[in-house]
Amino acid sequence: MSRHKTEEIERAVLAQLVHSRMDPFEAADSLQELSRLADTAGVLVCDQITQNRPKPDGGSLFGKGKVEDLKNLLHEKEANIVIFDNPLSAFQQFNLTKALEARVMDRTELILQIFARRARSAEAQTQVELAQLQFLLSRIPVTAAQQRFKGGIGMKGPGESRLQLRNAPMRKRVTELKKKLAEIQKRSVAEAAVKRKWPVVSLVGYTNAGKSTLLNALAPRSEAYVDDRLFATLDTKTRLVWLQQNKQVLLTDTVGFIRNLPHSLIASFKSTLDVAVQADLLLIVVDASYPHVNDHLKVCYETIKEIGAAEVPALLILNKCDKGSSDSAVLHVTEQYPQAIPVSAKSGYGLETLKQSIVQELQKCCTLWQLPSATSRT
Ligand SMILES: Nc1nc2c(ncn2[C@@H]2O[C@H](COP(=O)(O)OP(=O)(O)OP(=O)(O)O)[C@@H](O)[C@H]2O)c(=O)[nH]1
Ligand SMILES: [Mg+2]
Repeated sequence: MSRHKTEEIERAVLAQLVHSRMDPFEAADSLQELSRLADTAGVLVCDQITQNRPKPDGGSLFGKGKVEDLKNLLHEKEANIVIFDNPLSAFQQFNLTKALEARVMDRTELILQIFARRARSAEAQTQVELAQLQFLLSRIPVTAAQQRFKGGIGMKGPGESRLQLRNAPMRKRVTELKKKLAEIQKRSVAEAAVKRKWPVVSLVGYTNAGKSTLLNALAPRSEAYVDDRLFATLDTKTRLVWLQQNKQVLLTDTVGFIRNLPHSLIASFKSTLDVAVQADLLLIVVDASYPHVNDHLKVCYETIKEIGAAEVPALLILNKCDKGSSDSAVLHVTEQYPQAIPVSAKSGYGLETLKQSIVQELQKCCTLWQLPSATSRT
């Protein structure tokens, strides 16, 4: 398929099943986020449909009547794609594709597609391809599964009809990619060792929280890519930041977190996320103007734990404090987290306090700055 063809706008209907174990507010929020994800992927969202049901249908997630409604809606809106917020099994995805005569994907697959579109460096591209292959292999029993990543990197698929034959090249490719990643990683570990004269501070947090904007604000010539769409950053960017006299740190920007971040992506992006694990200090950045900031924070802490960085000292940064008025969510959040540092990466508010807090924290926890000779390093 040509590049031009894959860039054509696709029309989508979003779908979500709200079952009894789900918090309805969180579900509504998740659906809204799915809409932003679809927009990031270049898909036009025409409508959405939800069903409340005690539990998902094993064969088609939705009940039969609702599948019929969905089919009619697709027809009415001239949409050719359905994106489910819930994870679909291979079986459900296959059945729904057949019943709806449309392309069916879930949140995980959408996120993988966004990553595939956005990956620029060799490392990010390798990581995404690996994640896609692992995702496909987990869904392989369905014949059509291999056709679904149209436009994804390296996802053309060998095209054999028999399962075994089809699996073998994919598994071989997985091994190749893992080897390639290990080599890239070895190189970056060596580079990191050279840089280890300075403490490493890592920006982590929910996608769109303003991590790259903060990197640019603290290291004015860094020019990290900033975008109001989700997953603007997929590559680690590291900049030397001057905090105060004789105190410099390496500040790194990382890929953003999101609820239900696919496990295959976390595993594949391990080398990128390892920056956080090996950091001396984490700056957990949240968008304080977001009404459900606690949900984002919960995802951040879960992901930090999952990547093995729970023991790394951390400061909580409440970004976008310039947004909203005095009765806004921002004030509420700052009251709720009195130890957190309110800033605006955009206006520069709070950045001096942030720099001082980083220095104070590193003096407590980073051996590089506890040595008497530390000042001679900078
Ligand atoms: N009002 C306001 N907007 C901000 C602030 N910081 C960032 N933004 C905006 O928020 C959006 C996302 O910013 P990014 O810096 O790309 O966010 P990120 O956390 O790096 O996002 P990912 O790379 O996708 O994980 C952009 O439109 C920024 O201009 C801030 O302090 N105030
Ligand atoms: Mg970014």
